[in-house]
Amino acid sequence: MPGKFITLEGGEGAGKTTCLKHIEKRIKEAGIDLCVTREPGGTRTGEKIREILLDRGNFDILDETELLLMFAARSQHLNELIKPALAADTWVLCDRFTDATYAYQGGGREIDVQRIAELEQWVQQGLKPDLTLLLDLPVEVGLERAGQRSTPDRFESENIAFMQRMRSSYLEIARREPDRVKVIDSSQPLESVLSQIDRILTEMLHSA
Ligand code: Z5A
Repeated sequence: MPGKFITLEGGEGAGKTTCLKHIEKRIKEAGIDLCVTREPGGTRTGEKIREILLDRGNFDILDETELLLMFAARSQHLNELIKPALAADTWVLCDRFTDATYAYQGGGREIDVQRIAELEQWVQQGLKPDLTLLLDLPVEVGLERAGQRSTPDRFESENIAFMQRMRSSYLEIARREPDRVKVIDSSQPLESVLSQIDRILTEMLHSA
């Protein structure tokens, strides 16, 4: 049986890094082989593309170039790492995936969603995560949390309207695909966020 593909999504300051470590621990404790990875990135080529995408100095990257680079990194990632891992019964836990493209490039940058769907079909050929945990919180709360970190990258430097559109796009995906995308209220204290995640993970681990 192929492994499960789990993705973690959310806006600024949602607590992805914190939650990812917790999820990794829970899955490994269940005795499951797990590969933890991220997008953009996850492969040597993908990490180079990530550097280009996040570098604030690259202020001249066109929106369409950004979109294509996201899918270029994803194609490499899927073929080099994700698909082989799933085929070998290894679970894959990925920090962001294609929902982020719909949210940031579709919502934030307002690129035609149909264009994103075409690239998704081309690159993924129907492959989607089995489970997506969407860490949701009001944009202002997230920015306040993220503000305590180091220099913002190219995406973290975007304005509040961009972030609101990005959040709405994520929530719209969750409304359309409630079986796959589970919304976690990450404005709650960390302990409550982790127990919301645990409930969903326990169900998945039992059904595996
Ligand atoms: N991107 C894109 O545009 N299109 C795509 O297709 C893909 C990505 C795949 C890099 O992603 C950028 O790529 C991303 C979108 C774009 N840009 N942004 N922004 P990334 O995932 O590497 O970057 P990130 O969003 O900055 O993720 P992060 O480092 O995981 O940050 P985080 O979600 O804010 O998590 P955190 O560091 O764990 O938490 C932030 C702070 O909040 C930290 O001090 C925590 O201690 C605190 N925290 C966490 N949870 C709580 C709770 N519950 N209460 C109180 N405080 C908390």
